Amino acid sequence: MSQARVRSAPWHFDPAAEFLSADAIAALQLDRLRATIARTYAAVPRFRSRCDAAGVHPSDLRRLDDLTRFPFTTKADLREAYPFGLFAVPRAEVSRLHASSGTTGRPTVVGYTAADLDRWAGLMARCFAVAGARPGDVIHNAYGYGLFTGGLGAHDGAERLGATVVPASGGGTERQIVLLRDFGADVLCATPSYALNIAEVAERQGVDLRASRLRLGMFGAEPWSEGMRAALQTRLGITARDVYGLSEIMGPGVAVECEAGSGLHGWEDHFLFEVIDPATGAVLEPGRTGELVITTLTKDALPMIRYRTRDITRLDRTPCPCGRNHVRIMRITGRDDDMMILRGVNVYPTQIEAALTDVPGASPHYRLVLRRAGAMDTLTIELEPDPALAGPAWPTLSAAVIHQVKSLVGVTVAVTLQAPGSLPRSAGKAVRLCDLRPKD
Ligand code: DLL
Repeated sequence: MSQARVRSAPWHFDPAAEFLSADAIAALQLDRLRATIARTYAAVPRFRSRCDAAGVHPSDLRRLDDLTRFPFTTKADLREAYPFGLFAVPRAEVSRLHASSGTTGRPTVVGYTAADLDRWAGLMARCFAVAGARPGDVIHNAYGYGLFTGGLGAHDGAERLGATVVPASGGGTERQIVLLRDFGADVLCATPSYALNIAEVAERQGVDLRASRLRLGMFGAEPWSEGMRAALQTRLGITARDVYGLSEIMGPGVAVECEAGSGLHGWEDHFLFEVIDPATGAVLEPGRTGELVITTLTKDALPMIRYRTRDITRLDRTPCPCGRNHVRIMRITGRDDDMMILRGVNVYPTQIEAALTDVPGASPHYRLVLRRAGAMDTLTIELEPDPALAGPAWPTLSAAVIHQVKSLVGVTVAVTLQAPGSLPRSAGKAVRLCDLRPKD
């Protein structure tokens, strides 16, 4: 029912770009790629010396596949070039900086010219429109404002769309609920974990957001599962769409789900997407799962050539029912760095989330604790039961979760049930993994 509440086409923010033919996309990509590689080679000494060491020159790029001859860029490159060493324009031409907080060491700094900001707003507006937002909507933006790209990225896109934007930022959840209701928000932008927090606090306050105007959620910035989508759609009475991006490449707006709700269209007029085997660096056929690698085609200040995102996914090049030819990036399973290896099985937190959300009586509030016992890593799921579940049913819930994880993910875990409301709630990106293994 909530699906029907998204007003459907025909309305497009940018129809010519959205509906390019596959041939037109390839021709545009080749032109833009050649220009990007030539400009980056001329302007960024670090890229030039990498190319020289690999024996490859911009003039070697004759077809799109020739890109595989060029070196990758990694987060370590950005850190080593801190703060502005990979910029391809003089600093005075940079209109805005963003940065990732960086859990260890130096943050990564990214920069945008005025033209980059203009393109970013246009792409984010395109994402809003494709997801079902419309000019005149009230867009409540609960992504954090500041150095994080989520807040300002979604903000500029919402304004460009012609919406009324409420720059709520993250946190102060009680007040967010008042604003959502009183300003009549049509669209909520937030991380999925924060949106869940909003739903929970609203329920506790007796505010029924399902009865409000809210009809669409634009959720991203962290991995999430289909189970989480179902929970958000039911509890908020909305359609939940996935939006993807990363600061190194631009910010939110790199890819978004369309009305088909199956995979995120990655905007190939501005980015070139590859999936590689993370161990060998070899490019994988469409359909195979590996690490997403992105090259920017229209960034002036910080062009990125073959940036290794560490995000695990697969590309789908089969036709999408919506008629758009831009490649579909399937839901990101997780990050390479979040992968756990339990008795030889590779496990991502989202797989556990998917299993949990299938078990009646389990709430979507959980934390994963990784410990080492001898040579083995062990995983404990700290889980809050649904507050409606009576205490005597708790042991049955633990057994059901253990069984579900074993059958869906193939690993044996321990479960400790926590009092409802006791696990930390997120106001931005949720920290799901708590790694208590000794550092070696
Ligand atoms: O999270 C940009 C963003 C803001 C995207 C708001 C969507 C909405 P970073 O802080 O640089 O940028 O983090 C980027 O977050 O490499 C993924 O690991 C993860 N991520 C982002 N979107 C999704 C998504 C922003 N839809 C990192 N699904 C990326 C899964 C996502 N993971």
